[in-house]
Amino acid sequence: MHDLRSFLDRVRSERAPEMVEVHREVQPRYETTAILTQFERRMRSPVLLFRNIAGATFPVVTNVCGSRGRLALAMGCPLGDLGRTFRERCARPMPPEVASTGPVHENVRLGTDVDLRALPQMVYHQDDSPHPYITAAMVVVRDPESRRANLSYHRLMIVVARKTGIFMEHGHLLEVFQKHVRAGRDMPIAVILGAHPLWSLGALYSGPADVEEYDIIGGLQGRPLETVNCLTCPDLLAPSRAEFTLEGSVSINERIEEGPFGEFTGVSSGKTSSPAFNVGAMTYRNDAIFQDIVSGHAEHLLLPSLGLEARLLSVARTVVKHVRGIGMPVPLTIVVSIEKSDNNEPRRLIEKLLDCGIHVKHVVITDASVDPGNLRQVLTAVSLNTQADRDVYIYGNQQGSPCDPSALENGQTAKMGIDGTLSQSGNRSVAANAVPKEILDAVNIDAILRG
Ligand SMILES: Cc1cc2nc3c(=O)[nH]c(=O)nc-3n(C[C@H](O)[C@H](O)[C@H](O)COP(=O)(O)O)c2cc1C
Ligand SMILES: [Mn+2]
Repeated sequence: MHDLRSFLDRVRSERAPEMVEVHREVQPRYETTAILTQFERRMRSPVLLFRNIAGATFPVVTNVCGSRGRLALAMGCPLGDLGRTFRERCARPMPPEVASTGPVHENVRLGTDVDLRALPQMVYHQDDSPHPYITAAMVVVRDPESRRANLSYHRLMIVVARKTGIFMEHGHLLEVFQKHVRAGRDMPIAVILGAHPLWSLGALYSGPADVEEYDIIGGLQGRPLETVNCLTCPDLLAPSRAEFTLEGSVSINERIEEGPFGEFTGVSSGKTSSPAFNVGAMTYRNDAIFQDIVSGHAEHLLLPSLGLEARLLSVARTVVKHVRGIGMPVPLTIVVSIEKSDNNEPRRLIEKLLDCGIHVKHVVITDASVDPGNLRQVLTAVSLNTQADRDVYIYGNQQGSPCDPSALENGQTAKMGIDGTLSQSGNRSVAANAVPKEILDAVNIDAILRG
């Protein structure tokens, strides 16, 4: 059975060092971020389960998906097969099953009984808005025209007891919202809190609007997701075994000042004006666990990278016959390693990829010998192979992410591609420094260390 709790139990029993439970009282303002930061400085990225968050009755779990190893555990595949397994399972979608009720409806608060201040009031960074945020919020909506459901993550800023702001930077939810604006109707949504990692990866699947992320979750699980109809918007489905749901509607008229907020870029996105989400119902399981994602840390970058890399890989393969790998080692930069067949191929690939949305700002192409996740190898290839007046391509006036601090407020940006492959004509012939293989293989370090 897939849910957040069963996954935490698995980590506890199979990866004990990756599950850190904190029993002493911890402040929701800055302290959970500080604790995760100190683990990351020690090159560790465990699940952190805070049993006692000041002012809250619910425990907080954060960094559930903070390592590729745990994503592979959730997927049930070897670490090295994570990307391929994800792509293969996404290609076998399965629609959800619907039941009339489930554990997520064990506790129900309706109307004026809803109080978001009963949730842990998380604040991450010192320059953030003093208003608490809900960061691990999976938003479900149904397109009023196509009737397709959509899932995506959106930050929610708690304003008062039954109101949040909702940040829609891009994507299908924003498109569905614009349809509601044109039709003059508020947009019903459900927010899911507390998810199995495969639900999170499914929600972040990066594909066309007519692919329902719930079906992708079924594919990732290898069995349909069990869902229930939401109580106040029965048109929408929520996972039966989610920890919480919030139901309500996003106003087409009411906007609130939202942010500043430290984003996935690692820097603050500043103040914005975002639509208001008015909450009409809150449901939760007995002993509910509040899931959290510390903004701008490893988990925040890692979670969407699988979906984005899978989509960009399939685009890249329409241009280049042999793509070795793809990676997003830092925000907004994509690296693709290829075996090129002619000198124009990198440029064609760059142009195709830069067209793939606001989160692709810089593209670096390397030869197949380079591991796209290894920044040292990538930058070495750029240093040694690139002649800037020949191999760097710049495109002005593009649509980028408003979270990019060097872009204009509306996200207008320049984009850049760097061809870091060895030129087939221009470069002098090169040989990587190496020693003969038989001599390398014959070295017995253990024997040498023993003296
Ligand atoms: C933790 C987390 C928070 C996110 N917050 C936002 C957000 O506030 N606004 C936004 O537009 N996208 C946000 N995203 C990115 C979208 O959820 C993501 O691009 C999603 O795949 C879009 O779905 P779609 O393809 O159905 O549009 C977030 C992603 C993660 C992992
Ligand atoms: Mn979608």
